[in-house]
Amino acid sequence: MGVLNVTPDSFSDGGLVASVDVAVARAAELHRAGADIIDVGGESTRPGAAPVSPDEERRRVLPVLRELQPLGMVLSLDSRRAEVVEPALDVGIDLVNDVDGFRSSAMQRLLPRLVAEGQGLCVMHMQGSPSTMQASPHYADVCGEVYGFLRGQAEMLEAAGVDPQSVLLDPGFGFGKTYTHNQTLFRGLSSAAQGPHAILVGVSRKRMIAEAMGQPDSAPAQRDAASAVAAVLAAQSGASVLRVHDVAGTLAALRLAAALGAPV
Ligand code: HH2
Repeated sequence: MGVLNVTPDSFSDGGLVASVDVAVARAAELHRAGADIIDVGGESTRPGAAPVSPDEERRRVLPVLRELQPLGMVLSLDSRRAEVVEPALDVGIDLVNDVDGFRSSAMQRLLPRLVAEGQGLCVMHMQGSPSTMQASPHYADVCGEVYGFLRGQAEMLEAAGVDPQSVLLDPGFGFGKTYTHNQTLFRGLSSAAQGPHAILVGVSRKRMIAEAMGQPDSAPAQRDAASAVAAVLAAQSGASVLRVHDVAGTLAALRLAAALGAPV
């Protein structure tokens, strides 16, 4: 899954996509590099980010989705707002990536339509909200709570008629988690991947990568090589979808791991 942020303030690529044309060119580049899914987002959810109005989010993503839709790419919309998802469904998307994990009642009211259209649904875990989530994340048992929440949301979706094969579960690295929480969750991936649902992992360029590299002050784009290693480790742990900024580098790393004998 290649990341396409149509935002002025995303933590690693904010402001890069300043027009619809640039967004389409970037999506085509991600697709050519081997991305199976393009994840279009119109709101930065980095720690400390202020929420964006639904109007503004729609203004950012809908024109881009309209241009991308006829090009035959698999499109994911990274949004936690039903008011943005609904018009995007009218344009034509394949996957709804909700960093709020389908907790909002407005998103739950959309479920009949999501089921009828056979949409893929990514349920992500977040403690708190982006503006405050890194203030003091706290868990008694981070794997139990996060993976348990994801299983519970999957059950809720399935009770509403969603096909289990359409569900992706994502522990939400960096969303209301300390470095140690992220590390523990990453180590818990292989056990989570034994369950009936596919797992999505998004660690690309995140602060946990910089910390694990021993270079906490590195610029996000300097974290691509280490992010590709993390993607290989996630795949080896059973993750099915890897949300990344550097698609070419990640695929090269995955191919290298497969060629040298490590199962991915
Ligand atoms: N991470 C980000 C955004 N959306 N969605 C899922 N399912 N999983 C993630 O880990 C995830 C996500 C944050 O990364 P990015 O989009 O690069 O930054 P920003 O939120 O600043 O736009």
